[in-house]
Amino acid sequence: MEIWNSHFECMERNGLKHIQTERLRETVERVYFNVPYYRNKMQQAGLGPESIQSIDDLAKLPFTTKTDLRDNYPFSLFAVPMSEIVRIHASSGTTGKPTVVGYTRNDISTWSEVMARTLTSAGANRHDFIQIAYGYGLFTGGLGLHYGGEKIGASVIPISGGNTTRQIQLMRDFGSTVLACTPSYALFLAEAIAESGIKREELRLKVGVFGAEPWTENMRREIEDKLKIKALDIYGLSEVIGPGVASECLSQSGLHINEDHFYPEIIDPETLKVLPPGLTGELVFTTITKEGLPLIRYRTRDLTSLNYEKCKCGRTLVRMNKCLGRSDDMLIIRGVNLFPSQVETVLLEMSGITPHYLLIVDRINNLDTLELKVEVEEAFFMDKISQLEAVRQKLQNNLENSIGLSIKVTFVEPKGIVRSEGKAVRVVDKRKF
Ligand code: DLL
Repeated sequence: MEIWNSHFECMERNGLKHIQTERLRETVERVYFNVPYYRNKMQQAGLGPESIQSIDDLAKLPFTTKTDLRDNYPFSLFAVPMSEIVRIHASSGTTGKPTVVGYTRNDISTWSEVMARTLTSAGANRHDFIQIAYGYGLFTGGLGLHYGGEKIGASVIPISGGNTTRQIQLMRDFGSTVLACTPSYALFLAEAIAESGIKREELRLKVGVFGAEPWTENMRREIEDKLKIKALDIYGLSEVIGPGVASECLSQSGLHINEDHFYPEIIDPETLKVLPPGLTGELVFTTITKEGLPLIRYRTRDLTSLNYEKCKCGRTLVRMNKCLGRSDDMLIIRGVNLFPSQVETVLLEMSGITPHYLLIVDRINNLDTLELKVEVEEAFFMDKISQLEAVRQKLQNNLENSIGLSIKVTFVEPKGIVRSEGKAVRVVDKRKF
């Protein structure tokens, strides 16, 4: 099987460590001198750029979190002048404010490189037709895959998400060989293809690169059975670069992390101590080549473990296991990140409605559904049905505008939501991953 950049992907680990050290030192220097936030934090910890001599010194540095990105909204963590930024993406934050990320021209080139690795490790090359059904726009999925696809010389089909009938028609007519979308959409498409009457022999699909949300080995089997393809897991997050952080090769035994660009650590989310290889904990990344938005010890909240053994495919890059879940309350619904606190913010802005609510997540016909049950105030509950309905509609619209997801809203009578004695239960997730 082809390897896009065997120099880096199959490098002997001592050589790799040497490069990581060099790159980390440069990054620390860059953030110290260009980003006041990092300089202050390092000074408070009694550290200067000279304190970091090797990758082994990394643990001395403080962590960065999504809250830090929010507090520096929108651009204050950027390490270059805005004139150097050629692209901006964003994803949901814990409040109404999105998490904003910026790329220099070199960052876009790094991103294309790691995406070229991702696609090549899925067996794709210039002869392939890549149907990109991840969303294009502020979300990093569409454009991330797009640049990687062009870099390997494949024929890229930038169809974006949704419009299932057209997805299936073009998949057949153009002869798509690679499908890129969320795993839940892949399953939805599989069923829609079965119902469409199109025969499998009419399609040339051979592999899928699926990610942006958690999925299990069972889901993999179901997708592979129904679509008769290899289903590979790809992982990434906007803050670090987008997709392209880690991806499975055809041996399907863990996701290779592009650690010559993104240095991983696993920490205990309670004690914040670094855990030895093999143990499960929270994944933390330090970007060591990024220019626009370098991140030092960024807490992803994703739970996994690392495997440093050489892979059957020949790559020496460390592998992360499938993400087991998160150490915070973020939900991923149809690929959109959602924090319950975002819903709460919208509720608090409307009169007549209480902040007592329950979010019910389910998966019907392989598509995520979201329902919000919320209590209305006593006085308000006595109002006319038509008035209640108007407020319900307004709430539904406000939620859609601020979160970007359609949510079915149901009002319940005062005290209709069960009160918890301990931590409030805000979410019931009925999806079987
Ligand atoms: O989801 C980037 C991406 C796009 C990855 C397309 C893969 C394919 P965000 O919107 O910032 O970025 O969401 C990042 O999604 O912290 C994980 O919790 C979750 N996530 C992403 N990929 C996987 C995966 C993109 N393969 C957040 N398995 C991350 C489990 C994943 N969770």
